[in-house]
Amino acid sequence: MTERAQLYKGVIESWKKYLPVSKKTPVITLFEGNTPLVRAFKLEKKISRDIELYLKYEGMNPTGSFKDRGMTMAISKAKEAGAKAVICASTGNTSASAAAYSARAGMQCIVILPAGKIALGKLTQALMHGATVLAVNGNFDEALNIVKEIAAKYPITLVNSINPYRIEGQKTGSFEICRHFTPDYHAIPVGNAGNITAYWKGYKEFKTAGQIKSLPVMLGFQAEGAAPIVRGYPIEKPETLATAIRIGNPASWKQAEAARDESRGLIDMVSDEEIVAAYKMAAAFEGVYCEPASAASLAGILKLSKQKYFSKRAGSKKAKVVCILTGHGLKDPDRAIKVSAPLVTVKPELKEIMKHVRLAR
Ligand code: AN7
Repeated sequence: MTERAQLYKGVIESWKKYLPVSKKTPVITLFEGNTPLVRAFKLEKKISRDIELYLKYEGMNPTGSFKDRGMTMAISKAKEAGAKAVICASTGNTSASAAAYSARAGMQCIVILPAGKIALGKLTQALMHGATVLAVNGNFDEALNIVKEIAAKYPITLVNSINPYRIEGQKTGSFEICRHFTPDYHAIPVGNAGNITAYWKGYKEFKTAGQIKSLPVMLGFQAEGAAPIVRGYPIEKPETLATAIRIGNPASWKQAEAARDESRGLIDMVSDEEIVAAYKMAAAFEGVYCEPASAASLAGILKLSKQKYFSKRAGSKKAKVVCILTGHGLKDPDRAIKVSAPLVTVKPELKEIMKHVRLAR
């Protein structure tokens, strides 16, 4: 008999013990989760001798972002409840994920986007998966208010992260990390604040279940021009090139503060320049290509280490730091082109080409 490998079956099947699902739940999956945890040796050398740095590459999910962990739950539970249609507001990744999982479930998907502020890759996904896509002349926060109103008035299920099943699915990211080790610090970008809420819930539940002994310190990072939690008030006109986290009034604001305070962590902000620097470093030094918003977590670690936040006491072990890189770099090709040197065109001749090649010594 041929030996068959144990195949990976996705987030719900892997963690059903910890999720609100039953035998009756129709599992809608694209085999999300099980993403790489990559040790960043070169970045460690550049950043600090006091930490071990790991990148959780969530861009490797089926639609290219962490949203798939939550969407498999939200869409499966919507299907179980007999929903025919779902709706979301989105800065891009939620819509890409909702559209894909809805296609798989045979449900209608309606997507409301802030006009002109969606990275190209994400927009192509919503369109290709057959969602009804509408752009509004307004920002994400305004779009979210409208979809909440629509979901309250019509038989359409809301699949933004205020849908509790989204948080349930996303907490599985913590479980995956803890299969390797329990981090000392957990760095994560913060937009609508669903993901920091989910990871903290996951860690706490894993500890209660006796799977881990300690909890990480939660470090959330917003973009400077869209940092309502850091500043302490909603931002009416949020601005950042990290369009995914261009959010001025996060839905899970309170929960993010709870994660910060319970873990004795912090929520800080990073500038667009710091975000772009981190975005380029992860790609060029580690081969890990994430989108700008994702790099906010790495930019945050760089910022804190400059402030000696991680300086270890003599004799103590290096702190294990996990950075969640939430989405794939290919989502936003325009930004990559903008921050890279222009392409040089040459004649198809060896001599011409070698003029431009500098070999490493
Ligand atoms: C790559 O898709 O809000 O703090 O509508 O796409 O849980 O909101 C995306 C958010 C971080 C922030 N990184 O996560 C949306 C949306 C990426 C993202 C975040 C988002 P939350």
